[in-house]
Amino acid sequence: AHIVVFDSGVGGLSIVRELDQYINHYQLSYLFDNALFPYGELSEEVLCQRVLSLLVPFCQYHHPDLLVVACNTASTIVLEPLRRYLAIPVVGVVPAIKPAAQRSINKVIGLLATPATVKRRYTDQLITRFAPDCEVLRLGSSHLVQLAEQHLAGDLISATQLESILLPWLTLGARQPDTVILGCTHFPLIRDALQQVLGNSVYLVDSGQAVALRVLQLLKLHTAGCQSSTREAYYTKKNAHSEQLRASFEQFRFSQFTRLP
Ligand code: DGN
Repeated sequence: AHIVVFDSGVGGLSIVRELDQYINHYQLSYLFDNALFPYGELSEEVLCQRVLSLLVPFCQYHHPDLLVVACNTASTIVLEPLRRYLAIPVVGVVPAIKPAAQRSINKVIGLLATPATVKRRYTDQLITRFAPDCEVLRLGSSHLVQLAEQHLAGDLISATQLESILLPWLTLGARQPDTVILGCTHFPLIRDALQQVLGNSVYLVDSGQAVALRVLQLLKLHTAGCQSSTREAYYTKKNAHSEQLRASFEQFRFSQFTRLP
C-alpha cells in the first residue's frame, strides 16, 4: 500500500512511528510544509486554502491508497473539503478528547496543542460531545512545537523551558489535570520530557495508536497488499531549517529528501 502522510513539520513522524507498529511493508510519501511552518499561527482561511492547494495535486500525482493528515491544526478544518476533492480515504488526527475524558478521575483534563487547535470550533464540539462532565484546560504553544522540532534534530530539551510553558498547570494543586491530551502530533516526540515535568501521576494521551488502527482497517478494505517499502520526504522550502530536518527523516529510514517543484 502507498500512504501519504502530511504535516507542517516533523510531527507526522510520531504517526509514522505508530504506523510502523502495525503495518509491515508500505510505501510512504511524507509531505511537510516547512515554508508555512508553524501552522498554529495561520488563519483558518489561509491554512485551508494552503493545505488543499498542496495535497490535492500531490495526491493526484502520486496516486496513494490513503492520506493521513498528521496535523491536528489542519485536520480540525480541512478534512471535509479534502474528502470532497479526493477519491481516497483521508484519515485525520484530532485531539483525543474522548479517551482522556474516560480516563480522567478528577475530571480535569489538559489539552496541549497549538494556539489554533485549542481555539477551533471543532475542538469545542469534541469537548461538548465527549467531555461534558470535565473541566478542560487549554494550553496552546507554538514554542513547544519548535522545541520538538529541535529535539528531533538532535538538541537537548531544557526542562526549564518546558516548565515555563507548562507553568499554568503546575500551580493548580488538586485541580491540576490528571490527564493531558497531546493534541499536536509534534508532542509525542517529546513525551518523556513532558512526562518528567508534569509528573508521573499525570496520564498522557495521544491519537497515534487510534490513527494507525484506523489506517490498517481502511487499507484492508481498499488494497490487496504492498509491493515496496520506499520512503520519500517532500518539503516546500529549502532553508537551514529543512537541512536540519533531513537528519530527523533519516532516523525514520527515509531515503529521499526532495523539495516540491
Ligand atoms: N503538528 C501540527 C499539529 O498536530 O497541530 C502542528 C504543528 C505546527 O505547525 N504548529
